[in-house]
Amino acid sequence: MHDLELVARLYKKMSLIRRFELRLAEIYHTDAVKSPVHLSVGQEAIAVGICDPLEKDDIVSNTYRCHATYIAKGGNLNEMMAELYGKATGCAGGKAGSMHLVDMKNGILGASAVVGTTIPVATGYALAMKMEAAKTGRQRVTVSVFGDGATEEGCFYESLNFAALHKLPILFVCENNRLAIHTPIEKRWATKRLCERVATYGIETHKISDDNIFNVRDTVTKAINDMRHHHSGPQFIECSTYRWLEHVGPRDDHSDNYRDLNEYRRWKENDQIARLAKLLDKDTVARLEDEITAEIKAAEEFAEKSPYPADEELYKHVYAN
Ligand SMILES: Cc1ncc(C[n+]2csc(CCOP(=O)(O)OP(=O)(O)O)c2C)c(N)n1
Repeated sequence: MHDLELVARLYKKMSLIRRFELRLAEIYHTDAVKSPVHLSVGQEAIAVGICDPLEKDDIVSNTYRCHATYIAKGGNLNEMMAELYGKATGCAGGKAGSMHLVDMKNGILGASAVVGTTIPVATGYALAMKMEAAKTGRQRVTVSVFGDGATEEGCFYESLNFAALHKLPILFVCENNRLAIHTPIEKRWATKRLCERVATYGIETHKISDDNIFNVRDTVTKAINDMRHHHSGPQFIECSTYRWLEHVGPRDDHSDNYRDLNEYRRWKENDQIARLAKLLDKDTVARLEDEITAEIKAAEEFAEKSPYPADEELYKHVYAN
C-alpha cells in the first residue's frame, strides 16, 4: 500500500517533465527554442526518484540531458523556458540554452555538453561540502547524474577513486539507457558488469533494473542517509531506463534502424507515469494535469514576453572576475 500523497507528488513531477518536453517537441519547428534539445521522455522516473529525497540545498549535477533533473529538483520553470527561448530572464541569462541549465538557489549545478566532465566537478563540490560540514556540523550531499556513455571516460574512474579515498558525500547515479547516440552497449562494453567495476574502488553499489520509481527513491533515501549521518563515503547506483525519442531533437527515430523496437515496446509498457496514474483516483489525476497545463502555459507566456539579452551581455561572464 503506497502513501497517496507521495504517489501524487511523484506523479505530478514525472508528468510535468514529460508534458513540458512534449510541448517543446511541438513548438520546436517554430524556432522559438534556440538550442538543441536532448529529451528524457521515458526516463523521468530516475530524475524524480533521485531528487525527491534531497533537501533544497543538496546539489544535483546533470549532463546536457538535464531538463528532467532540473524540474525534479525544483528548478524554476519560467526561467527554464526563458533559457530555452534564449531570453534574458533565463536561468543562465539566455546565453546557455537547454544543455546548460543551472539554478543554484535550488541546488542545481550547471551542466555541460562534454560527456563525463560534470563528474569531477560534482566530486569537487562534494569535497567542498565535506570541508563545510567540518565547520558547520551539517552534511549536505551531492548527486552526480550521467549516462552509461560517460562511464567510458577516464575522469569517471578518477572521480570514483578520489571520492572513495576521501570518503566524500557523493552519490554517483548512472542512467543506463543502453544507448550512446546510436551505439548500443553491446558494441561498447566487453562486459556489462558496471557495478562490479565500480565496487573495486571500495564503493557500495546498487543496481535497479526495472525503472521502478519506488525502488529508485528508496535506494537513494538510504544512500543519502548513510552519507549524511554515518559518513559512509560515496555510493553508486546503476538505474536501467530507456530513451523513447531521438538522441537530440524532438522526433522519434524509430525508422533509423539502430534500436530494437521490441525492447522499446517493453519499456513503454513499464511506463512509470501510467503506472502511478493507476494508483490515483481519476479526479486527482485530472486536478494534477490541470495544474501542469497552467504551469507550462505560464512558463511559455513568461518566455515569450521576456526580452532578449542586451548586446553588452556578450562581454559578461567570459572570464572569471
Ligand atoms: C567528451 C565527449 N565525447 C563525445 C561527445 C559526443 N557525444 C555527445 S552525447 C554522446 C553520448 C553519451 O551517451 P550517454 O553518456 O550514455 O548519455 P545519454 O545521451 O544516453 O543520456 C556522445 C558520444 C561529447 N559531447 N563529449
